[in-house]
Amino acid sequence: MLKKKISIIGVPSDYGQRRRGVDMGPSAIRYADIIERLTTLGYEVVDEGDIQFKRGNQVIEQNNKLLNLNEIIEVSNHLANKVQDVIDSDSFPLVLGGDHSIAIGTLAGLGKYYKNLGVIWYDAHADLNTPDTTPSGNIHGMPLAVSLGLGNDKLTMINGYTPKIKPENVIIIGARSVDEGERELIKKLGIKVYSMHEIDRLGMTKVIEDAIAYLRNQQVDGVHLSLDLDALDPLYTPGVGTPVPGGITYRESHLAMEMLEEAQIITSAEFVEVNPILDERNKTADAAVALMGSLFGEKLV
Ligand code: B3U
Ligand code: MN
Ligand code: MN
Repeated sequence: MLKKKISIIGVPSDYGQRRRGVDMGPSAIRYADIIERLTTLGYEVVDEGDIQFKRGNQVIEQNNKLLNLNEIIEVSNHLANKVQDVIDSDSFPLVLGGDHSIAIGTLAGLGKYYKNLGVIWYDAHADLNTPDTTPSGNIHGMPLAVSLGLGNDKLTMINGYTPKIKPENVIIIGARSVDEGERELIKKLGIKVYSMHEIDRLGMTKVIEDAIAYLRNQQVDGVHLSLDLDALDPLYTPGVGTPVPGGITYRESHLAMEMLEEAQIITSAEFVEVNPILDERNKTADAAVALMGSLFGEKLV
């Protein structure tokens, strides 16, 4: 990794979807010994604790198309500030979710520093819905669109500017549940997607080699890894809100992390959608921590 100091930021938010329990993701990941794992690798690890916000009454139907909009704005603002503080202290931001709506805040913080940020979106879903296309009204299906400047103004303008990232710098890996509106957007914006089809056809080695070459060619000034645990097959990560069969294996995911580490390309990361209530004996948090081990340079021999 490029930095020797890692700052862990917990974001116990479940506002982006309707299944409770994902707010306990940061605790489950800490319980799975993330701090020890990274410390052993020689990093200085600072646990920044969890982002604080008022829970209030979780209004379930505040707005059919933007569930918990106000709460998500609040969480995103806090998180964006925290990510900026961490970068200011010359540390690597490692954000623990929470559902994937938290990526809105992470990218809002990162975009203040990186003018040409690359993004690897490792996910079963494209997270490219807008209020016009969402089938669920769940904001965790929208963070990539929001960060590209599409959707509700209050979300796209978090941290006072939009867009946070450019479509030509985004790579989606693992997609297998893509809504019609998202498919159209992918075509229109020319977003690079390695769906399960390409992963099966090319193999993960080639997918990651291509992804790295592509981002280097774009001359990105940093690369954020946004890893939704539902990218993996539910066999390996059952503790997620919207599992989709036919996913990436545990081994392929480790290989991907190891190759990203070898390339020394990742400058920030987040691991999201770990829901310990839906999990089997913390299996999903354990997988997340094992993948972080590989991402930060753990070697087999
Ligand atoms: N695309 C669907 C489902 C979904 C998105 N992200 C997750 N599920 N985890 C939606 O609701 O936007
Ligand atoms: Mn997602
Ligand atoms: Mn997903």
